[in-house]
Amino acid sequence: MNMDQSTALFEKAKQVIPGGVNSPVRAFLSVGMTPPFIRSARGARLKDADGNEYIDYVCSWGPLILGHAREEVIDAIREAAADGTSFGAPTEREIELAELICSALPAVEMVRMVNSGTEAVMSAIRLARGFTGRKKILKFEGCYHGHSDALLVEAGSGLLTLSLSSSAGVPEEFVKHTLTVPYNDCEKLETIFEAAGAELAAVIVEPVAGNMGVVKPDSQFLRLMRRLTEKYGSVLIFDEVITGFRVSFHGAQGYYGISPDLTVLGKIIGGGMPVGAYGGRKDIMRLVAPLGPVYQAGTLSGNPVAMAAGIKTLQILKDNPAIYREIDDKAAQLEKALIDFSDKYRIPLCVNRVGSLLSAFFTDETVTDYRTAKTADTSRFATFFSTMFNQGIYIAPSQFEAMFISGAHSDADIKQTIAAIEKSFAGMQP
Ligand code: HOZ
Repeated sequence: MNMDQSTALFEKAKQVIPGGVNSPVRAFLSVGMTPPFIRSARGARLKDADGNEYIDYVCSWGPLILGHAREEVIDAIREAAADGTSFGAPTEREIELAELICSALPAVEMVRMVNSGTEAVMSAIRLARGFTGRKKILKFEGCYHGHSDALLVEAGSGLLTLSLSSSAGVPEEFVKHTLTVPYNDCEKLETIFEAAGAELAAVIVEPVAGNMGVVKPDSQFLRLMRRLTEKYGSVLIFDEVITGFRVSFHGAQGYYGISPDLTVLGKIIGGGMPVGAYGGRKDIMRLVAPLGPVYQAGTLSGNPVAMAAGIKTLQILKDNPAIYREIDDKAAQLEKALIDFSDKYRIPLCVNRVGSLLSAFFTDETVTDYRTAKTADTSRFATFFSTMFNQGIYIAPSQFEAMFISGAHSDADIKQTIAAIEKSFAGMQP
């Protein structure tokens, strides 16, 4: 595959952008390759600066559930932009998107728009602390909630990819109120509540973990969390930045039938434009300024172009519920192929899937948490990644991220991907 243009652009980028990228995993460090510089995308396909084409299973890390450059979404963006790109003043579109979110997620009675998932999480934590008057928060090992200081402890995503357990530049004092327990560990969850439940302002969780690779919640895990947070008066925050409008139109909370107190959203609700949001119970949301004393603000919050893209995306999903069945089915076909070929070529593999989110871990352990995720053979993943990439299949360049299926992936795309998986596995040593 000719990568001359991308290689030259990467060198140029490195002179002015740290590592040549604006988000670490994009640098392809853990797979030892040069990232393609993307020129354009349509449907399920990306085109890079050298003219190479890829079937895309990153989908901008989740937002593009309808595929790239979906016509109706682009029209909505164009129409909004033509009327002005930012006002720093209220617009009708903000109400429309908020109403769509509140009607899809009954636990969200009020919602505040921000510009990223990181910002939404940071604000939700502040709100939970303001509501409870408590300082401590609990997160789970391997979950990633963006890069605000208090959450960069035992975090997944880029930190896991780069083998960092926390970030430099975060003073100890800033994380001393952050407690962690392993994902899916009901016993440790109970123990920590017995010891510190009355001091916990919030428990924050990815209801399906998507940043240590995909890890499903144990059937009791989320229920227990709900019970304990209720008992001890802590705020339960579901980080649905990845799962919101992805695992179902009603998010993971609808999928598992559990109502959190606060929900954090991003990605799909912006239809590919930068956005984040946090929302939940009215009695908690009423503490947000200007109604209450918890301060949070933003010049570009509720940006009209982002709102337009989000509204159109959610409307399409709402009007076409069959999309969910279709993308889940396509993900199930990939899951089956991965399992079948791993058996056939004797490659140790654990495939985790929830709806249209999936990950294949190169390990013979069942991946249920951070520890078991870390047993994956990352050099084998790098080999798999490069053989898929060279066959025009673009998956996340890290063992610890998810694969995303969109409504734009055709049967032919899935067939081509399955053939590429077989070829990749056939070339590996058992
Ligand atoms: N760490 C992000 C996904 N979990 C990657 C975002 C990006 O590079 O765009």
